[in-house]
Amino acid sequence: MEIPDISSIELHSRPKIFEFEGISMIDFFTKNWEKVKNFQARPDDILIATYPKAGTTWVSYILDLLYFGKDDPERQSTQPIYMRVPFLESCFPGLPSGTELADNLPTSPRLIKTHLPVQLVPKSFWEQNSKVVYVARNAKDNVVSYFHFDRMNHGQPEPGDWDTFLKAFLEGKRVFGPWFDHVSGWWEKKNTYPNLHYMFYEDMAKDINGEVERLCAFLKLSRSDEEKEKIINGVQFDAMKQNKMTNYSTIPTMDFKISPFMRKGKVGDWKNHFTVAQNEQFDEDYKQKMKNPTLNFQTEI
Ligand code: PPS
Repeated sequence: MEIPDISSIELHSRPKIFEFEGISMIDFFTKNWEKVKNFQARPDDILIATYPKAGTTWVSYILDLLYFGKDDPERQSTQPIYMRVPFLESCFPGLPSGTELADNLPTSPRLIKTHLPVQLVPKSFWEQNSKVVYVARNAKDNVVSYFHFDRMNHGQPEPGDWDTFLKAFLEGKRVFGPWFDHVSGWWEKKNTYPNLHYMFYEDMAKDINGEVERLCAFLKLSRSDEEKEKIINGVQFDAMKQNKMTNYSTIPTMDFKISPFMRKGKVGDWKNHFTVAQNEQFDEDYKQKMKNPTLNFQTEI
């Protein structure tokens, strides 16, 4: 599908949050719901699922390079990541919807991104036994990244100040609902759906080589050491920040003067944002909400 010229898209006001199927949503992600719900997955599709700001673009680019990096240089230099890896539930003005982009992807496999909680994923992915890669990020860094994203992206609801945003996040009132249920729901899905590979942002930050190896093992891919080294160099934070195809600089609703999409890419940046009181309150709340003792996060490395 041709890449549309989106340079002149303007949004006149920020979207409002409402409840949809029990989840806080905005209409850019619900407008196309019938088509999302009835989306026809294929057995070789790879669904990349995350809570927003957990490392979606990072893992999308790794997968894109693993599958298409070597044989398709034009794809790498001309197609932004959001065209290569359609955002399934998205339906933004001036852009083809996620389902339309996915339906028209010429590649095999198709790489498809979603932020949906597990219970809202179109059932054809399960029926087709498609592969799923889920990435989770510790809640404290995740909420910080989400706050800055909502400040700079006019396609997202107004964030308010940091304290307001943090409270809303803890109450599960930011877009895509509670982080707690998202990471736990997908974690539990692993028990009944073996074609799901659950990864952590922090592990990628600590040992990207090991994480790429594990991804290759899950996907049954064999790549030469030289190819893997090239991929690992290409997916470093600074390389992706410089790369116009991965840094989202082509999206006009994002104001990089407020905050860039590739902001810091660190584990532990939350320490520069949380006050002592906010941290205590957060830890208390976290204990109440995270009941699964097998799901553990690293908030520093
Ligand atoms: S989105 O909008 O939900 O698709 O955003 P997502 O890609 O999930 O998350 C963006 C955050 O991931 C960081 N990022 C990276 N960190 C380390 N290395 C690499 N290569 C990388 N690529 C993206 C990005 O900087 C955002 O995190 P913050 O903490 O805001 O910097």
